[in-house]
Amino acid sequence: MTRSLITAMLLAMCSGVVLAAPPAFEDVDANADGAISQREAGAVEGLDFKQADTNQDGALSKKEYQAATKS
Ligand SMILES: [Ca+2]
Ligand SMILES: [Ca+2]
Repeated sequence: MTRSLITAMLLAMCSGVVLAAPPAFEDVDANADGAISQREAGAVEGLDFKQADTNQDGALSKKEYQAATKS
């Protein structure tokens, strides 16, 4: 009982860390074509694709992604 509670707490803490630091561009670019599609961007919690796509070409370059996710 106690052990599963501790595991649950650890998991909660770990997911908090993941949310605080956005995933690397290479991790989000699932098909490794050098751009993040709207679909790929959906995997990033809290990322506003339309706002991040500053040149509105329908994909996020590494530069756009980094600008959108920097804190
Ligand atoms: Ca891609
Ligand atoms: Ca773009």
